[in-house]
Amino acid sequence: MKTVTCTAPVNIAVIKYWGKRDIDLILPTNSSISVTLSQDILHSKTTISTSPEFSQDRLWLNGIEEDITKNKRMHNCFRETRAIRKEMEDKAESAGSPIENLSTYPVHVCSENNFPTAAGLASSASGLAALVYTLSQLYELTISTSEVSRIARQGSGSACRSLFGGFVAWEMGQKEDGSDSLAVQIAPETHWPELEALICVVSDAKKGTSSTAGMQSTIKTSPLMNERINHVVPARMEQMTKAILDKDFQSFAELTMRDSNQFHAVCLDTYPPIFYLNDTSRAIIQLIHEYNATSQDGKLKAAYTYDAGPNAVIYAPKENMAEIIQLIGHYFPSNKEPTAFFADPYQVVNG
Ligand code: 2P0
Repeated sequence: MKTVTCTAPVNIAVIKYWGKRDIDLILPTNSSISVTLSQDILHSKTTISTSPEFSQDRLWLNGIEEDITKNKRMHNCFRETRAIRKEMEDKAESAGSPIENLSTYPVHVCSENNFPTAAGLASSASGLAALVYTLSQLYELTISTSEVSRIARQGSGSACRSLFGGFVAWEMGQKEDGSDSLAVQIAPETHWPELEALICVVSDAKKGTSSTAGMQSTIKTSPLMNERINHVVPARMEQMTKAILDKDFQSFAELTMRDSNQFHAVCLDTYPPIFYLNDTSRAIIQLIHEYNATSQDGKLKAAYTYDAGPNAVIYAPKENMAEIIQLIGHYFPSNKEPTAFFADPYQVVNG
């Protein structure tokens, strides 16, 4: 039996992925950019064993076995990594130095998150990134991290961005087979250490509309979505990449808030509409704009962003974080701990 354990981090998009042009291959309708958060606080940990003694592929999530017989996305990840391993086995055999035929054995996968599932934070990105990275280590695949991300993309779109630390772009690609739809690192985790992220858990309730269903409904019904895909995001991808490379918090913050707002606007423009923000989310948006308005030099001090749920992520320079935590604690007192996670945008997947 061979066993490997790896962890993968959570990423939070600043240019949002929303919409697929190919549902089976998970090819997006626009490129996106995210920041990978520190693994100290938020990560998925996956252990995979493979053995000729096993009778079938099996998965345990947070200790409970899941039925994966109909999980097409997971089987795509198994199939892709096994195919590359098989090529290696065939090559080694014809070179006269065979390696173990691991590609023919079933796998047992155990995965868990180190953050409370009740926190309501998206775990599919870190979970699927951890799965595919661990498979790549188990099979000792000699492929680039971007190639690993191309496979993780087929497990869950946003997972491809969790294969890198720091600042990451998922390039939508042009090809029909998805071979050029993968993640690339814009800058490593050491590039902008002054930038920090605060995660404010507004609600731990499960979201009403899944991302997968919601985004296809938006594609079908929202006229605003055309404008976003064709005219807004392409320019923002360039502006955001430059803002990150220049460590220009003013541009980074404005683009982040505008893109979060437009993502929620296309959700509202979907028919019937999709609501992910609640009254507390909107109050935090207002608070951050009021906080920015108190700035002496007119410069932005913080930026908010929201995914497919009500929880806020606030990006800000380190020097402002203590003040922001105090503000949030003052206006949104909570008797539940923890109300906020504090994470540096650091760290890479590690084996
Ligand atoms: C993002 N989200 O860029 C955006 C912002 C939600 C809002 O990626 O169907 O769970 O597995 O590809 O990756 C959520 O989408 O969807 C997402 P699938 P996924 O982070």
